[in-house]
Amino acid sequence: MSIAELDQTARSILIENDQGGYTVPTKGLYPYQWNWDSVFVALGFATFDQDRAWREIEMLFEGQWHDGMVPHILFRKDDPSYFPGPSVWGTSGGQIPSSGHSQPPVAATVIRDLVEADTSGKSEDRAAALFPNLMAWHRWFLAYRDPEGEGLLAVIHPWESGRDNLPDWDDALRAVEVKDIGPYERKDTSHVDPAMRPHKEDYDRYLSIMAACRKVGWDPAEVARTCPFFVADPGVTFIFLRACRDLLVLAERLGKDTDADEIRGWITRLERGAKILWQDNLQAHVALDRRSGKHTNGISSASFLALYAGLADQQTLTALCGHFDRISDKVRYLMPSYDPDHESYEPLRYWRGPVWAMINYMIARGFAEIGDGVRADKLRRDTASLIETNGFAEYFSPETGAGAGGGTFSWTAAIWLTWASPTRVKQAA
Ligand code: 9WN
Repeated sequence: MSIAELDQTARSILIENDQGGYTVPTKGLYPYQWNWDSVFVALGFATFDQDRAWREIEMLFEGQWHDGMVPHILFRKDDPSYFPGPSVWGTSGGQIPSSGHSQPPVAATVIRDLVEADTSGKSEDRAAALFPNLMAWHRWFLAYRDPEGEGLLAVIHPWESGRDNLPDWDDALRAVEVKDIGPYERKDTSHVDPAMRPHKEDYDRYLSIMAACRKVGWDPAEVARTCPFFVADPGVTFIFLRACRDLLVLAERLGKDTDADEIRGWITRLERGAKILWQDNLQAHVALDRRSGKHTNGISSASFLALYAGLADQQTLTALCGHFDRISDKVRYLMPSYDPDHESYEPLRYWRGPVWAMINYMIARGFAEIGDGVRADKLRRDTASLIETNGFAEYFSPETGAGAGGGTFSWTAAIWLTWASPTRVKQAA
């Protein structure tokens, strides 16, 4: 396929997966609106339909809970092809049936991008309308995922991290007692190869965590206090810190002085907290189980998001460049979701090795922003060549490039349009 044909295919995927203002990640496997998928999708739409890009995010925020949380899935209509659906979650926090926890908060960053790329003159008003929702969501994260105010955010479920099956969750997940789940039938393994998906023991625990949260009525303070899974995640923490910096720019632009002061306080708190995730022996930021007090022992693609979060001190920078080059020598395509030198690495199993386009995009942005165009471009070229050779798959093998998971995947199409496509590079030049 030529580049122009790939651009056209990417646009068609977004249009095909559009459900009337919001987009499903892919039909069949994921038939609802997912939080961070939608936000990346907005970047793709923005390359050819700015109004539609805003609509995607506005519809996501229609599902915001009264306490400020923006759920990871909105179940606008019941679809039996996905499990666990709304009845299993048993939530009642907002206007739209939803899951009970959140996902990485990329929205403030993307909203700033939309405002800055605007050619319609209308985006500042739309950003202003969403600004209080963003503030409420960010306050919610700090109150209930960092209840001690230390400046690092925990996830209460592997799904909240967006990196579901990461080896970093293994020990914490194993410590979750399997209970209150009853018999159930998974649907994911009927859509894609079970060898690439989490094991049954993992699913039992995913459901047990949900059962424990249902028991406390999904009350956020109770969830933070009692949830059997509570792990500080460098991915969510760095994405949030980055989003706070972008939210601050929005606040200043919109003249929200009091909010801007509040956000500055958050940034200071998070910059301090990030240090707790740093492990000298690994020379990287890694996850920390808040229940056991133990750090994990592997480098994940999220470790590289420190730069995207604006944490580019000399020690971090030198370490990350070293890891980048080591991993680059080891695999054909960057960035594997887990360190290929770690014993838990698996090139095709969900989040235990495969490459995701939107993670590459964020890592590359961090490198580009510190002036390392070479590493940023290596990530872009790898992403482009994965898509050119293997299509718009959900994720890819870092070794062979084979596409895996769901096909005609929305965020892969969106990332192609906004960043990886050579057309985009020419426009930016
Ligand atoms: C559970 C939709 C989502 C992504 C996540 C990804 C995967 C779901 C699953 O798919 O998660 O939320 O069933 O595995 O891990 O990042 O948002 O694309």
